[in-house]
Amino acid sequence: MRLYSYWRSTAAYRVRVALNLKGVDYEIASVDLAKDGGEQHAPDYAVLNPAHLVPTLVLDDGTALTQSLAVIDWLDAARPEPPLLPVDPLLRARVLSAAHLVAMDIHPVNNLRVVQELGRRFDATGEDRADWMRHWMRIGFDALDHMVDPATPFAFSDAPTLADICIVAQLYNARRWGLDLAPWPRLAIIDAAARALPAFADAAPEMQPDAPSP
Ligand SMILES: N[C@@H](CCC(=O)N[C@@H](CS)C(=O)NCC(=O)O)C(=O)O
Repeated sequence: MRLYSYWRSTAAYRVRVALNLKGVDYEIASVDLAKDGGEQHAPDYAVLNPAHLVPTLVLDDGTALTQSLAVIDWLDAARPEPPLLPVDPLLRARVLSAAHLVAMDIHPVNNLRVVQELGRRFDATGEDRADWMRHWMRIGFDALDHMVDPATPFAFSDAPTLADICIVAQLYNARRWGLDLAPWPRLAIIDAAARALPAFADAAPEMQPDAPSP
């Protein structure tokens, strides 16, 4: 399999963790979002991902899968072990709710194209953009903090789920944008527990082949 990814993309980060947790062999094809014009807009790439976003997972038969949560859902169905969603329907709903809060409430308003548009339309400065990013993360984290289990080793259970995957990727972005995580110690504990696992550590942005050398 080939994962079209960008080292700092949190959506690609989610899929990298899921692939690692499932023990899947895959290669990374870098899509440089930061390059002038953005490689996500290249015609060859748009054929794979008409939304011009990363990630895209291309299977060995050439099938291209897009949308990180849909890719992870496919992966969980195709390779059930270890499961990334609980069997219990209520717990499953709680895990999905936390994952959706990150992927559908926080992330879309903080995407690269959104902050670029803030600059184009409203002359938002670098600091305005950073403040915008932190604003939506604060609102999201306040909610997430009430949603996760207060006492389990990971967000909802003894093993990481889709919720942990989304939390880790989002907390990475929070640190990147200088958001102090002190108000949400439970989220920081979950993040640290997950990042201690090799599947998460190997998926970290700084470990990616397209990350700049330190
Ligand atoms: N909902 C999509 C979001 C994908 C997405 O927005 N990816 C970002 C990087 S994290 C991207 O490619 N941004 C490029 C842009 O905004 O032009 C998913 O979960 O896959």
